[in-house]
Amino acid sequence: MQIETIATRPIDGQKPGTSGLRKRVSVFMEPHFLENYVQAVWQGIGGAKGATLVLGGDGRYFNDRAAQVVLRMAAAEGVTKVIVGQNAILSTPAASHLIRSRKATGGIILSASHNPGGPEGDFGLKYNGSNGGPAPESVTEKIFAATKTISEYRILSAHDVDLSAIGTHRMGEMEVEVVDPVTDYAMLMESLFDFDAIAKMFAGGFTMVFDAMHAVTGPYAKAIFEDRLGAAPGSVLNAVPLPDFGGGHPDPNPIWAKDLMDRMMGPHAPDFGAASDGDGDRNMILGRGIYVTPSDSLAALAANATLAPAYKGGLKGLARSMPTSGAVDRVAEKLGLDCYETPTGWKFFGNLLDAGRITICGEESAGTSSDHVREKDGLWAVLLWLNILAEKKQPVAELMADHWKSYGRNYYTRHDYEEVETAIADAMVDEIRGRLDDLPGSAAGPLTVEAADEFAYHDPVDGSVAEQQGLRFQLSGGGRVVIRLSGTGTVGATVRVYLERLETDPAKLDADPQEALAPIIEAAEALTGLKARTGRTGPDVIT
Ligand code: G16
Repeated sequence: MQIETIATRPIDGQKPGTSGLRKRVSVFMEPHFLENYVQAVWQGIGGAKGATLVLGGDGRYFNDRAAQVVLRMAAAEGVTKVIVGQNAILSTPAASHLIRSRKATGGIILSASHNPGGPEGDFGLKYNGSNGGPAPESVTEKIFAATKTISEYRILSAHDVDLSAIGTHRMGEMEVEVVDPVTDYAMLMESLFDFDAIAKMFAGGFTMVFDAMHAVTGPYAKAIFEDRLGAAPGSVLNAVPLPDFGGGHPDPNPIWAKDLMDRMMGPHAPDFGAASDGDGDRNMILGRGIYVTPSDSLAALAANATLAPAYKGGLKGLARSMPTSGAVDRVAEKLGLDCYETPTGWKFFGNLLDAGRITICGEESAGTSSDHVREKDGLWAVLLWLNILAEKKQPVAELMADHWKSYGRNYYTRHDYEEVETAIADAMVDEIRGRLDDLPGSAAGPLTVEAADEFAYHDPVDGSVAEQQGLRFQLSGGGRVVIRLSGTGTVGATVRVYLERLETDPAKLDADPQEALAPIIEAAEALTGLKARTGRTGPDVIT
C-alpha cells in the first residue's frame, strides 16, 4: 500500500454554507471535488496526523463510496484511528455523541440533511470538532481558504475496508473500528429519559406513529420506540433507509411529511405523531388534530423539561436562532433563565453549550436539542415529548392550549421562495439593506415599520462577531418580519420570509396562523416586493 500524491487545482464553489458543504451529488462525484475538499479539511483543522476521527453519514447515494475515499485520505494523512458506523451510517446526533464519548479529535459527517438524495439529489460533507459540534466559522473559513490554494492531495492506494463487518480493521497503518450505529446512542437516550414511564404509557394503550422517511433514523426508532419502549409493531413508518429516501424529500414538515400530517388530522389519528429528516437531527411533532410548530415545540419542551430525569435539577439557560419565534423567550422570562439569540446554524450554539450557559436550544427549522450532544437531535425531541406526555397524562392539543393560555401564542409561519435567481435575491437584500435606516416610521402595507436592522451576533463566550445574519423588521401591532437567504440550498437562492406575532387575548388563541398573520404577510410583501421581483404569485413552500 502506498501513498499517492495527486496534482489538482482549486475548484470553485467549495465555500461551506450554514452546515458544511452541500452540492448536487453529481458535482461531488466530479473528478477531485471530494478529494480537494477533504484535503482542505485536514489543512483547515491544522492537520490530522495522529488524530482519532469519527466517520458516518445518512446513507444517501454516494455515502458508501465517499466514506472509502475519506478513509484512504485519512490513512494518507497519518490519522491513527477512525471509528465508523456500520456501513458508514451514523445519524448526525449519534456521530456527535460518539465524538464526545470516545474523546475523538473530531468527525466527518456525510449528509445533505433534509435535501433529497439519489443520483439526481444532493450530497454533503461537514467537519465536527472535539466537542461534537459543527466546526465554528473560524475553522470553516480556513477550510474554504485551503480550497482556494490547493495544488495536490494525498490518498492511500488500498482496497476498500469491509464496513459491513463490526470490529477492528486496518487500512495501511490506520485502525478502522466499525461500530453498531445505534447501540451507544440508544443508551444515551435511556440515560436521559424515564423509559419505564414511557413504556408504561405505551402499555396503557398510548399510540404513536413515527415517520422515518426512509432516512437514517429508521433503525434507531425501531430499536428505541418499538423494541425498547413497547410501541406497537409498525409504529415506525418508512423504517428502511434507502439511498434515495424512496424518492421523497426527507424534510419533516407539513409539506414533505404530508401523509403523516393527513393521518394525524384524520378521524383515527393516533395520540402522537413525529418524523425526522435525512440525517436524524430535525424533528416534527404532532398530536391528534394538531401540528406543533418547531418554535412552539421548543417553548413547550423548555417549559416542561424538568419532568424528565436529565433536566429535573433545572435548566441553565435557553437559546434560539434569531428567526425562531419568541415563544421560548416567554418561557425563559417566567423561569428566570437567560435566553440567547444566535444566528441560524447549529454551530452558533456550541460555545454557549460548552460554557454551560444553556441547557436547551432550538430553531424554527425543526431543530431542538440539549447539552447531551452538540447537534440538534430529532429522536431526543420526540423522547422528551413522550416523557412529558407520560408525566402530564394529557393530549398534545390540550398541553399546547394550556401553554398558550399561560404564555400567549406566538403565531408563526415561514414562506420560502425556492430556486430564485441568485442575482435577483442578492439585489433584493442589498437594496433593502440600503433602505434600513429610512424605514422606521414608513408604511409597510397595512402596518408601520417601527424598527429595522440587520442582525449581527456578538458571541458572548469567545467574542467573535457574525454579521449580515438576516434583515429584521419590527411592525406596529407587535408583528415581526425577518428576511434571509438560506445557506443550505444547492440550486439558486432560497429566500426565507419569517413572520410572527404574539397574541395574548385568550379568546384569540385558536386562529389559523396564515389568517392571524395576514397583515404581516402583506407588510412583508410591501417591504420586499418579492412577488414582482421573482415573477411568482406566492411562496413555493409555506411551513
Ligand atoms: C441546517 C443548520 C440549521 C439551520 C438549517 C436551515 O440544518 O444546521 O442550524 O437552521 O440548516 O438553514 P438555512 O435557513 O440556511 O437553509 P440541517 O438540518 O440542514 O443540517
